[in-house]
Order: sequence, then structure tokens, then C-alpha cells
Amino acid sequence: MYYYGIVIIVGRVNVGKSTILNKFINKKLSITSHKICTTRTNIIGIYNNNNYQIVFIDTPGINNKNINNFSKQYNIISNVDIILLVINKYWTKYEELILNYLKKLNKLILLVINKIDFFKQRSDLLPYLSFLDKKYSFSNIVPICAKKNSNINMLLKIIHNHIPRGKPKFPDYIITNQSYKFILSELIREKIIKFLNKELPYTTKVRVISTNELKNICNIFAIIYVKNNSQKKIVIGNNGFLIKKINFYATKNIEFFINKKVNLILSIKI
Ligand SMILES: Nc1nc2c(ncn2[C@@H]2O[C@H](COP(=O)(O)OP(=O)(O)O)[C@@H](O)[C@H]2O)c(=O)[nH]1
Ligand SMILES: [Mg+2]
Repeated sequence: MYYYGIVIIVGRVNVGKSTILNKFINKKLSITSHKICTTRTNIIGIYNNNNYQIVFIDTPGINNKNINNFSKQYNIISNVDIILLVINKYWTKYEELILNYLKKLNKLILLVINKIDFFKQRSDLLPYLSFLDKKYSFSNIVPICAKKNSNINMLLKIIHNHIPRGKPKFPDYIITNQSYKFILSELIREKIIKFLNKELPYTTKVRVISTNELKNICNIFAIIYVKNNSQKKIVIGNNGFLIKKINFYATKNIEFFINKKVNLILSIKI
């Protein structure tokens, strides 16, 4: 029995969304430091544990600049299984607006209160909890401190309980701590496998060489490695038909996850 689901992490900027994703995935994904399609796009982290595969999507977050336009940031939301709404010690107008938007979607919302180290005593949390409880029928309200790793495992466990049955979308050798470029390359490889069926060995490699994020588009350059000339011909297809098809669907696949227009350049090397 397999379980597969997509979880989106939403909330105000700076509440600790990316920190939480990093804790789930166990490694610093190149989130803020590297300029690889990350500052204005979603970040994907793939979590594998036994028969569970969970795709976490970290959004840039809501602030003054995008407050009127956040449905754009939540483009993917109709396809997710769980919404993780992250907040901190204070419920602000941002949280109010985000929740009002989310409410209409009829999805499972898990509320995470992060940075509970800002509460002097645990008991100070109680009035806040009852306030939040009245806001909406969240499936759970989970206080955590991502920075100190406290309650992260409990939160993961709760998430597991809500993941539907389903076959994993990504090959199981992807372990939890893969680089972002690797995940992008998997999104490309998935389409190669799909369109080439059994004509190519399952081991075909894809490497994302560079990514360059511009205001409205993300350029991604990747190389598909094949064994010999005949394999190369297969991948290219008649008049480039197949490589164009791979490119088209791989682009859609990446755009879906990172929520941004993608210009994908694919090159084939022996
Ligand atoms: N005190 C405290 N700081 C935290 C905690 N979790 C994250 N932070 C810090 O909050 C800041 C914003 O975190 P980040 O994950 O980038 O927020 P994002 O904008 O929501 O993705 C960083 O400096 C984190 O180190 C926490 O549990 N306690
Ligand atoms: Mg972030």
C-alpha cells in the first residue's frame, strides 16, 4: 500500500515556512541563498519514508507587495491534498486575508503556530489556541519551534495521517535530501520515461546545468545523457518530434510545481 500527496506551505513572509520545509527534508535546500528560480517561485521538497511520498511545496509568502495578488502564488492549490498554514505569535491582517482566501477552497487546512519560543510560558499559548480554534475548523492546530526542531516530528506524523493512498510520482531512489536542481531534472526525466516507454534504458540521466530566474520567466538548461548515436536519434525523434514533446510536457511539469513560466532548453549528449 502506497501513499502519495502534495502539501503546500503558505503564510506570511518570514513566519518560518522554509525553515519548516528544511526540517522536513533534513537538509538545507538552496532556498534563499542561491538564485535558482527560488526567490519568486515555489520550492519543492520531496519526502520519502517507507511507503509514503510527500511533495512539499514552499511558497515565497505573502507581504505588502503581493497582498492583492496572492491567488497567483497559490495557483497550484487546487491540486494539493493538504494546506499547511504557518503563523506566528500574532494573528495579523495578513493571516486574516489568507484564511479568507483559503476557506473558499474547501481543502484540509492544518494550522501551524511556529516560533513558540516567543511565548514566555506554555500557558500563554492557551488563549491564542482558543482564539484560533474559533477562526476556522482547522483539522489540527500544531504549535512548533522549527528552529529548535521541537514538535517537527509530531507535525510530520499528523501530515502522514492525512496523506491519501496513491502511487509515488517520483522514483524511490530519490531520498529526502536531494538538491533542487536534481528535483528539476527528475521532472524532466519523468517525461522522457513516459514518452520513450521501453525504448530507452530506465537509467537515462538528466542533469540540470543552470537555472536563471528573470522577472517573468525562469530559464533552465539541462542535458539529457544517452549511450550512443542510435539512442540519441530515438530521443530526438522524427524531425525532432519527440524531443519537442518531451520539452513541452517537462516544461508544463516544472511550471506546475514552481508556479512560474519556464523556458526549458534541452540538449542531448552522448
Ligand atoms: N525564534 C525562532 N525563529 C525562527 C523559528 N523558525 C524560523 N525562524 C527564523 O525566522 C526567520 C524566517 O524564516 P524563513 O523560514 O525564511 O521564513 P519564510 O519567509 O516563512 O520562509 C529566519 O531567520 C529563521 O531562522 C523558530 O521556531 N523560532
Ligand atoms: Mg521562505
